[in-house]
Amino acid sequence: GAADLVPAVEETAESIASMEIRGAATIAGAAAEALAEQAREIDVDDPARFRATMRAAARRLHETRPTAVSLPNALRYVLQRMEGEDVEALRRRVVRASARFTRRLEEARGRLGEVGANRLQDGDVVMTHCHSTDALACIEAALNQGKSLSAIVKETRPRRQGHITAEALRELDVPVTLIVDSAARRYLDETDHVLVGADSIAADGSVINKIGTSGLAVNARERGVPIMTAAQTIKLHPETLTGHTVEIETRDEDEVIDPETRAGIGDIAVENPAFDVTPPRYMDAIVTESGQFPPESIVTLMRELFGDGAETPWAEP
Ligand code: RUB
Repeated sequence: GAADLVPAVEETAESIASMEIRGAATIAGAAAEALAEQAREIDVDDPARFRATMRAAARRLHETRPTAVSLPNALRYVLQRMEGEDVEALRRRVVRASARFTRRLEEARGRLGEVGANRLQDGDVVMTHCHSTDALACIEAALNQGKSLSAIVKETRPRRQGHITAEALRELDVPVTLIVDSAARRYLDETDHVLVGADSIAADGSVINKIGTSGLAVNARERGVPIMTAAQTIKLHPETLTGHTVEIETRDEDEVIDPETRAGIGDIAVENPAFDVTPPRYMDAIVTESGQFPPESIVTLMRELFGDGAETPWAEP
């Protein structure tokens, strides 16, 4: 049980909750790695106890943030491969599954980058929101195809992930213009393509991503600017196949306004939802490692990959 958890699991869980580790794909990779650490370091002889401890580790990682389905999908991938009669066999299988998951994460990013890059033309100005490694893969692949791009980077309040994107793009030698979020519509007139990532994709093709994505998508449509979501298939949310909705995380109000300033203003409510939902009709394409999909048909890919629903192999038996 929880008593056998190794420090790496608690450290990873805390880093995910505090957003030191952040972004859907990065969170998934870190969670898979934490499970491998747990399997490597746990000192028990009883296979049942080993399994119970692995489930407890997965539950601890799962409870950190609710919106990015890549996290439970990572835990599913590893725990579904936890098979064997003795502890050594179980340990080997978990470590191998974790390594395989991380490798597939990288491969998927590379492949979807190639697909997304094909949507971009030489000379395009791309507008980004938040920081997405899958979205950046499309830009990187387009550059590798010999296209030259420049970027308009939305700051992304309150946590300013736009700064991370700006730095990553500068490392790729892409010229960057940073804007505040509320300037986005004005700069859409100078934008050729909007490119965002996703934390989850629902069965109806809705894209759940950083707060502000839905407004950006509506504005892009109104301006006639194409918009794509770069999301490898671990972002597909299997529970939405059976009618569940995606939980939108709300974070601490101190991220929006510091307590002192707030006290000076007086008695106000502050809300801080971290994500929003972009309906499929406002998104032109979802780009995955299995190709490009119109949002409305992503459900076919989801059924193929997840069947009719989602298992929760971390549940207490
Ligand atoms: C990050 C965010 C990103 C997606 C996709 O939110 O919304 O767009 O997670 O990222 P937060 P990636 O900063 O709150 O975690 O493509 O790297 O998986």
